[in-house]
Amino acid sequence: VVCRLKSAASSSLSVAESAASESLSRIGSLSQVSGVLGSQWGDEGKGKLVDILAGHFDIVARCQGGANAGHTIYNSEGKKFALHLVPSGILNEETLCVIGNGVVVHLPGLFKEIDGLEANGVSCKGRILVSDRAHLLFDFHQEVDGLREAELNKSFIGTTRRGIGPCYASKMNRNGIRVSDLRHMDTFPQKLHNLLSDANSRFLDFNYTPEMLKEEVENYKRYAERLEPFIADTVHIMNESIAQKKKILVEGGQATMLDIDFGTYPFVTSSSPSAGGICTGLGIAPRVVGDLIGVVKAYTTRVGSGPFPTEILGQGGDILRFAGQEFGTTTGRPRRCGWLDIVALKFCCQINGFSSLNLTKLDVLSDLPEIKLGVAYRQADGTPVQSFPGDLQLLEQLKVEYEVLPGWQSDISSIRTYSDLPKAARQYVERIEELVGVPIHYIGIGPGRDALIYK
Ligand code: 2SA
Ligand code: GDP
Ligand code: MG
Repeated sequence: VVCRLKSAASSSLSVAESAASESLSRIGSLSQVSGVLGSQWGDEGKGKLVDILAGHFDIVARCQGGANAGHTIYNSEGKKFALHLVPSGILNEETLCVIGNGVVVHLPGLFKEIDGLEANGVSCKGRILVSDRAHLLFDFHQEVDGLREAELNKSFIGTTRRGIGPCYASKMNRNGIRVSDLRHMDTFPQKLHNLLSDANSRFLDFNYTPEMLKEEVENYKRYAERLEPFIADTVHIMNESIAQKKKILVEGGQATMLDIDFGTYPFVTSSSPSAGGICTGLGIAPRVVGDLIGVVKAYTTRVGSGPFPTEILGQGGDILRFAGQEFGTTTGRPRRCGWLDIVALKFCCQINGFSSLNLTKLDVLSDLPEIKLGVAYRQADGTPVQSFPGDLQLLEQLKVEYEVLPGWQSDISSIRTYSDLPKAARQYVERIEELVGVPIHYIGIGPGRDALIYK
């Protein structure tokens, strides 16, 4: 581990050594089952932290979502990887990657991702397990996702069109098809026929033909063969691994503000990216889950429609978008940008019980003369709002109160020690800690593996 950190470090050896020792004590003290969860509207930089922590864990597991996730990570040579279904532990050769029962799996997408990784020298053989209980996401789910968005017209959700909502709908309707069904190709065509007929009767523009079924069944016969070595009873494996004292890191996709229960419904995803999703999506007990690290961007971004109280419209938003390169990892869509929303962050900390936070992309704020923090909400008539409201109409009309902090206006991207950060940057970090009451243990100051300050 020290070697890896040393090889990743860039400037002086003493800085590298001190960063390595701080990182070892910080990471070494994480509990046997830990998690990395998004605490805004996604794209906080979860993948980068998971990749860094992976070397200290035996297993990295995804518990929810699907290929809507886009996690960008860089290896020690600076080579970029964009992951969607494969957990961000894959670059660490010793780590086993688990795709849990709560994930919805698009097999052609998964194979494409694996092929891409293999072509770039990342061996996946024997290193990825897919739960036999995970639901299969078919091409038709993606088509239905698009049809639903078109039907919603101006109130569209702004989904990634990866079929996530329709696949979870099949799961909840109890006619979904699971990975284990691939082992029973005799009954598979009937099950797929039932699903396709459902879509056919619901959408005028969905044209289900017998050829379509035949072709898809043939595809899935091939996919079933290819997937066989990856299929596992991951619930059993996770629990056995816990009993054997193996270390497990759970990687969240999306974030709490996109959670089906706690997010800005209906402008949410269709899974549970908050702490509860860990237990339901992996089949492990709440009492075994220890440290949860909330990943929070030093400002806020959101992709897709829906309320965004601290959004900066116009040129201000453009400045953050270009400085932070805020474009979707999966769809390339420009992300909406705004100030850090403390009310939303406190809400996320409450729901998830984060033990610490990773503040990411602090470097992106470096040119700003002043930085705002959204610290409170008021209704239009001035009444204070106590917590993040569930009522969308209220959310859309409320006013945000800001605190203004001085910027530091200097490049911080090569700093590796907290005390070396400019005073104004430290003030910003410490004010956030004070407002939310959760310590910030990790600070991102660049996209690379080594660009992390341990506090
Ligand atoms: P979906 O596709 O049904 O899950 O979309 C529902 C809402 O959830 C949002 N969502 C996301 N938000 C941020 N990042 C996500 N992943 C990609 C990325 C997004 C991309 O890493 O950049 O490339 O556009 C993600 N996935 C889902 C989505 O925007 C909807 O608001
Ligand atoms: P995730 O979905 O939460 O894993 O985040 P994404 O990968 O979708 O988006 C985060 C983006 O920010 C990626 O392009 C990362 O490479 C980049 N990133 C992560 N941490 C930092 C950081 O501290 N500074 C900068 N400048 N970029 C970062
Ligand atoms: Mg992302």
